[in-house]
Amino acid sequence: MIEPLRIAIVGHTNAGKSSIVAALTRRDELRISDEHGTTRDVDEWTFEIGGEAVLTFLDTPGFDRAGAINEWLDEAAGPSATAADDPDLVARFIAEADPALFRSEQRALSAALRADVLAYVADATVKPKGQARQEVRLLGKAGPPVIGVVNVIEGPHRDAWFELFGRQKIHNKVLLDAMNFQPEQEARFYRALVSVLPDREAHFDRIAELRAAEEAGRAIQVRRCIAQTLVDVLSFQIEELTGSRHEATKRREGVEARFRSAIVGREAEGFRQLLELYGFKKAGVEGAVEVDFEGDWQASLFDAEVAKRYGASVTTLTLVGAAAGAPFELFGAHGLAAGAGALLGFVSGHYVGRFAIGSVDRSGRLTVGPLESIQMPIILVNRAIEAWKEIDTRSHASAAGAVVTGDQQHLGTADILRLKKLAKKASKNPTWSSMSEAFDAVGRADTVDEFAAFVGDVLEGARTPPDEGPPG
Ligand SMILES: Nc1nc2c(ncn2[C@@H]2O[C@H](COP(=O)(O)OP(=O)(O)OP(=O)(O)O)[C@@H](O)[C@H]2O)c(=O)[nH]1
Ligand SMILES: [Mg+2]
Repeated sequence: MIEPLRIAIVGHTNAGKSSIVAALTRRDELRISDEHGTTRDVDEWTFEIGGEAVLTFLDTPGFDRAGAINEWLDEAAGPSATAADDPDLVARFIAEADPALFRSEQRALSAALRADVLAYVADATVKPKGQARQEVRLLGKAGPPVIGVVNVIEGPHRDAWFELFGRQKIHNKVLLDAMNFQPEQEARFYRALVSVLPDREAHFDRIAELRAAEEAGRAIQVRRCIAQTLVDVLSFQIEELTGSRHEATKRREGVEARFRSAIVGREAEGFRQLLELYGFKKAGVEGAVEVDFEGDWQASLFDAEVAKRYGASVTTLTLVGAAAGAPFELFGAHGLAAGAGALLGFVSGHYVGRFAIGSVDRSGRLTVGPLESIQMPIILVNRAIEAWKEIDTRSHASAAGAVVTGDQQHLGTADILRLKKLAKKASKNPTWSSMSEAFDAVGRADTVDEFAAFVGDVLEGARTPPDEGPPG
């Protein structure tokens, strides 16, 4: 265990201080708003990695009246005071100045006095003015070293802020985009902290170590999470003994709807679990509804647009069939036999289908599922990977994540063949689905492991940029 380091996040109101804390601590429960003065008190947020508290961030109310405070301090200092007296003067200001005028600032300054380091957050969309100079000058008097953090990187004034930091008592400076939070920027932020706290280097090494271990553990959990969804969905089947063919036919549509909604719900549950693995508590509790995944996380996987986007093209499937040495059953046993309500079509080379998944036999047995079409497992895997990619890069400061503009197709021929085999295995074991009334875990774990290994390989491919191939 290490004693957490205390980092006070300070700056002008609405500069994005709370957003920076949310991004750095991976906590989405901070109050972030466009209103000035959202944070009214000093809030302490610990950054825990693997259950170990490594840093404490002090999120502070923003400054509005730094100039007046500097005047108060200058007056109180008297002619013989030196820089060494500054922290005591600041403490006096906190104790003696009128709280009706300075309450927020007094709170922020008291946090600054008890921190190991201060990070001054600047909003690059705003031009630095006299106010900013006053704030930086004031914070320099609190004692701890100060680093400058320029937020909202796309803002036009980042260089002006860097210039101002260069002229003032700022010990190091970095860019850190709270919304589009980049690992390299975060690493630079920590290097800046080490540069001003050289004797705490071991602390940051420990943080890096814990981070690496946490990430490795999470990678395994992510795979298992997706694998479990796949097994649950692909083995799911509903069977009803209705007594007559007529009765079974009558019920079919309703049971199919139930089947689909169970699968849609299970997929959404998988997304929620992924969000939770990354510490998105709000979204985790309130559901995938919060998750705007290029607008279509909520779209059902039975949606034609979704099939078009995440399904493999007919060309690909034909190639896979050729590679397998046998034509591919593109639509599953029930798909082509589907009557009313089934829509089969080819739109821009993609199969679009409303999957017919029910069948009725003579004795009145109604069977709905499993999903036999190879298209469904492909859609499920591609969507899970896209969801993971977005969650993996999403900032805890933003309700909606960075838009993933990557490819929606993550499966090559060999992957599809491997997936097909696994899907078949699952579909033959309806008791493996946790959604099934007849759920029985016997034999399931090994298949989950196999799916997890498959997902791991595909994720690996999704993380690394596509190979350019040999030149020429
Ligand atoms: N585009 C963009 N907006 C940001 C970024 N960081 C913060 N914001 C927005 O800026 C506004 C203020 O963010 P907060 O984190 O609440 O700012 P604060 O400094 O804590 O504000 P106070 O507590 O009121 O002093 C919010 O609307 C944020 O969504 C960023 O990196 N990019
Ligand atoms: Mg705030």
